[in-house]
Amino acid sequence: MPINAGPEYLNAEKEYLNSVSVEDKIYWLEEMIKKAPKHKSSENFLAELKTRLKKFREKAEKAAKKSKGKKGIRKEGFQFVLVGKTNSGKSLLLSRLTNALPKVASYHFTTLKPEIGTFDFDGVKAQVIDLPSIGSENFDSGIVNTADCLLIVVENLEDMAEIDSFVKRNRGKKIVVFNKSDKFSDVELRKIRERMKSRKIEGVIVSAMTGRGVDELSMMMFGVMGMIRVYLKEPGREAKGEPMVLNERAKVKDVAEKIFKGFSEKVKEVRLTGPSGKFPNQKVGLNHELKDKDVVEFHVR
Ligand SMILES: Nc1nc2c(ncn2[C@@H]2O[C@H](COP(=O)(O)OP(=O)(O)OP(=O)(O)O)[C@@H](O)[C@H]2O)c(=O)[nH]1
Ligand SMILES: [Mg+2]
Repeated sequence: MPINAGPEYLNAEKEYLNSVSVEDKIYWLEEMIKKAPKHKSSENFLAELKTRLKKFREKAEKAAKKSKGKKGIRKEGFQFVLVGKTNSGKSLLLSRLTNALPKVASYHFTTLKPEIGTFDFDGVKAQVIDLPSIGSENFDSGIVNTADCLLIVVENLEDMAEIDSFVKRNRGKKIVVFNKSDKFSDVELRKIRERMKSRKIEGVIVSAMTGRGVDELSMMMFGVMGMIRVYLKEPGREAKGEPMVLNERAKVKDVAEKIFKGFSEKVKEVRLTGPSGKFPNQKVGLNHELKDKDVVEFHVR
């Protein structure tokens, strides 16, 4: 340690020492170099850090070359990644949440490579990735770091601290999924729920085995995605079919543009029923901001 090292340096050094993956080592070494005091007597020390960094970068490059031929995962749209300790039930959850059928088994480290599934919430789609467990040599912190939302799967709240150190660099949202709730009594579950609440843990209690809580989890996932579903209806008919999926805060205009493809001036009148309306069948303008589950009716010239 160089003399006069500040707390930021010390923290980076601690993270560096705790890092497992080469990627994380590189990240924290860079931070150490940035935060190290720059004075005459720390020159040698800095040079040593830079040599170490160079070695790790070479190692990472070699690994990247080696893995090139392998099928990688292309991030498509919104991406959720399941992270947790081995045997916590990530793969069974993936099969509950998506169309994927990954291998599920009671022995440890069953999942050896990332598995992909498609989450489909009433037409709103997202990618869900089941990752090899933390502690597995196939754990991929690259995927964790770039995920839009992590689903942190635990069998008890104490595991969260351990998982935390593997997900620090992710800047997205996190949902804690307390799995295997079928193993607990209602009284125990109430206590767990209270503890989550008092610790301000954003999460949900589920059982991948029985399916309990999976709908609630799906709703939370949908909420995190920042999308809304808007249903279209023709005058004098019931709303039917798949919803149109739009970004939160989309306006009536955005729907019109999608349907009339640049001819939204054809729209004479818009009627709206749903959460964004003051009353059913309200007359709204093109600049009206929509909410999830709105039903829109266009009258054209
Ligand atoms: N009782 C109960 N068992 C579960 C539940 N979810 C998963 N399991 C069981 O836990 C074991 C591990 O499940 P997996 O889905 O393979 O766990 P994983 O997190 O993918 O673990 P690895 O890939 O092996 O690291 C299996 O025997 C599952 O049947 C649950 O909600 N309740
Ligand atoms: Mg698995």
